[in-house]
Amino acid sequence: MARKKIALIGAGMIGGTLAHLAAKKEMGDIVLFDIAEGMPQGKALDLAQCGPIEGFDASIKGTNDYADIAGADVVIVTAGVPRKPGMSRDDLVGINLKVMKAVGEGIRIHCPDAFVICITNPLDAMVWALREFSGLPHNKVVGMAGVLDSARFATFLAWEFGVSVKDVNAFVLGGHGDTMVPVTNYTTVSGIPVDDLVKMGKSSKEKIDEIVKRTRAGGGEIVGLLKTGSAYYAPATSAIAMAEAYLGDQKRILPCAVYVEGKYGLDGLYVGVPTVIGANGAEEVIEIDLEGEAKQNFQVSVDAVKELLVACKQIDESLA
Ligand code: A3D
Repeated sequence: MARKKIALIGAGMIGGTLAHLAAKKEMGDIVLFDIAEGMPQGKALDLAQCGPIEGFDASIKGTNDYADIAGADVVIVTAGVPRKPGMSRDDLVGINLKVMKAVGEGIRIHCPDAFVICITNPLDAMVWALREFSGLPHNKVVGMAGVLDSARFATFLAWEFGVSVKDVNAFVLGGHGDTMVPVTNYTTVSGIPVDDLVKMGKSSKEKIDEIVKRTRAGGGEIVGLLKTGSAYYAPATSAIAMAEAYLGDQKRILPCAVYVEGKYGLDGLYVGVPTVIGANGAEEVIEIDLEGEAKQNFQVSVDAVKELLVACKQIDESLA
């Protein structure tokens, strides 16, 4: 069987980390694309030279030419600009929308059968834009955010309960932003809901509320510390998990920004919900019963995504 081909659009901090992870896991041959001349070629050469040490067989090519992504099975998009301290994800709309236009066209022309994972922020709006500009079916274009947000939530909970991160199964819904919705009664430690652990006295409601707040601001906390960009190790790891689910037809249920139509009361919106990822891309949206505070918070998050999309569509019209 021929090797799979993974195209990474954007060879910056996340793009380079993605290439390293994909090579180490021998997921396929890798093409690292960027508009910056020399940089993807340099990173590709550096990464290729990890091969003899780490013992992986993967070709890694750096390029500035979209023709090199031809026939890619998976495309992961990080092209654009990240946040600097003081910036919100939404401040990036204008710049990154233009980038999505160029990237979407590149994908449409060279690899229309690919499974596309968008990471560029503001995520829920950029994945919508990438789908529009690429013209691919909705099930083949998804956004990575929920896997990362859940990982952040799980990390903080494991620290709080003093347990292994392996036993925490965290559940986060909604848009990728300050309005995301970590759902505590669907978040478990070895099957025990967090709310039950609070009742057992293993933590307090106040502490869990603090963790929810820290999760929502998790990206900003790292931006504030790094000062020059945003998180990249965990975002890359999250997208790789999604790519593996697709390539291996794993039918994993992962929180992804997918096009939701007819579930959660939505009639066509990209937002974070649990999704079955397999060989057909986003195969099914899993609808859970949201109640009380979680239901209200999900609505707030959906409204924030809708507001961002309106801004996005206005900018898109002015670009046309
Ligand atoms: P960075 O290291 O700046 O890399 C971005 C790369 O995109 C740079 O190398 C640019 O040269 C390149 N680029 C710019 N315009 C184009 C273009 N038109 N075509 C191709 N390449 C281009 O950023 P990063 O890797 O740290 O972050 C990338 C994106 O991911 C940003 O928008 C971040 O905000 C976003 N991000 C999202 C999450 C989520 O959870 C959704 C997490 C972390 C970062």
